[in-house]
Parts: sequence; C-alpha cells; structure tokens
Amino acid sequence: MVDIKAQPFAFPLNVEKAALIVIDMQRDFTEPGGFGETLGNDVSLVSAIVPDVKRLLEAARATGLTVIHTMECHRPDLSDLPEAKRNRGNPSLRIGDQGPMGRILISGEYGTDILPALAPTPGELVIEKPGKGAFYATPLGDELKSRGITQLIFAGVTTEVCVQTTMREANDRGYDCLLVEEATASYFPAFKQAALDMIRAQGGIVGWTAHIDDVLEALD
Ligand code: TIU
Repeated sequence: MVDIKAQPFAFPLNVEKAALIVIDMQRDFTEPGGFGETLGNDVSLVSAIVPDVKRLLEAARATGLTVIHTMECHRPDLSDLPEAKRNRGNPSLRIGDQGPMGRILISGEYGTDILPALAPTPGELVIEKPGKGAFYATPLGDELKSRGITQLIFAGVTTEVCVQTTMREANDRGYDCLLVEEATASYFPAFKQAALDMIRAQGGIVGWTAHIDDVLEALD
C-alpha cells in the first residue's frame, strides 16, 4: 500500500488491486472531423492532455498496473444505438454517418480508433461501449472481478460525460475511484472544474482527485 496525495484525503493505492482506466481517447473526440467537432466543440481543449495521459500510461505499464482502455462506439448496423442517442442534439454529422475520418463512432473505423500515441499494447483490455458509462452493456464488471481489481485510476475524456458517468457507475459497484486532474479534459473547462469539485465533495462522495505528479510519484 502507498498513499497518493489526493483530495479530499490520501488515496490508499494497492498496486495489485488497481487498474488505470483510460476513457475514450479516440480520434472522434480529439481530432477535427470527428464526433466532438460535429457537436460544435473545440477539440484542441481535449487533445492538449495527450502528453499527460501518455506519461500516466507509461508509469502504469512500468509499475505493472493493469491497464484498461475504453472506446465509445457502435456496431456498423447501429443495432446498439438507441434512436434517442442518434437523434440527440444538432450535430453536423450523426453517429453512423460518413465523415472525413470514416463513419462517426463506428467500431473499426479510423476516426473511432484510440490515438496512436496512446494505443493499447498487447494484453491490455479494450472495452467498446455503446453508452457514456463503461459498465453499461459491456463486460467491464466481469473483467475487473476476474482480475481482482478494486481500485480504478481514471484518465480520459470528457470529464463530465464519459469519465464522470463511469466513475459514478464504478463508485456504486464498490470501486475506489481516483481521477487524475491533468489527464482528463472537457470541451468546457468550467464543466471539468465542476466535475472535479463534485466528485471530491462531501468526503469524496464519488471518489478522489489527484494531481498527476503525485500519482506518478506513488507509481515510481
Ligand atoms: N460530448 C462529450 O462531451 N462526450 C461524449 O460524447 N463522449 C465522451 O465523453 N467520451
């Protein structure tokens, strides 16, 4: 056990039982022409975290921490895409439409892929998820149980959508959840700040937050 300096209090890391979970670091959310941009967002706000997510990934691999990646995506026949999700908002391209990087958020398409700088290495678990949360309609819960994982360190995008939804799902399932501040981003900086504040409020009601240097020190 090693304590990570965190808010609202130290996070008691057990490397044997912890996993780093990197949420949705896909081209569709971080590069022009993808889903994030079709929703009207400035993707440079979220692509800025790539170097910090990479540092975290490299430290986790060096320490032997379990590493998990998630991807928000749908089957090519859209059978796992609720109409309400496809119709939500007023995007210039909807999920499943052909965009400059392939079909938006469809499994196997170029734009749906995880960024090469953060690509999974052989043996790392990759969870494709049709929802914002990574537990809904995926094998994540069973995979964590089979590995004896009880703690999750979170990175990825976007803080208040897929990261926070997954943290809330995990928290309710009994996992200790730690979000690394510099390794997560939103298209709305104020929403990122609000998510960080609400996660660690009320004695860590959804989890902990920590700065990357404090996490890296503990993984060293
Ligand atoms: N739009 C937005 O902020 N996020 C998503 O649609 N998905 C994720 O957060 N991955």
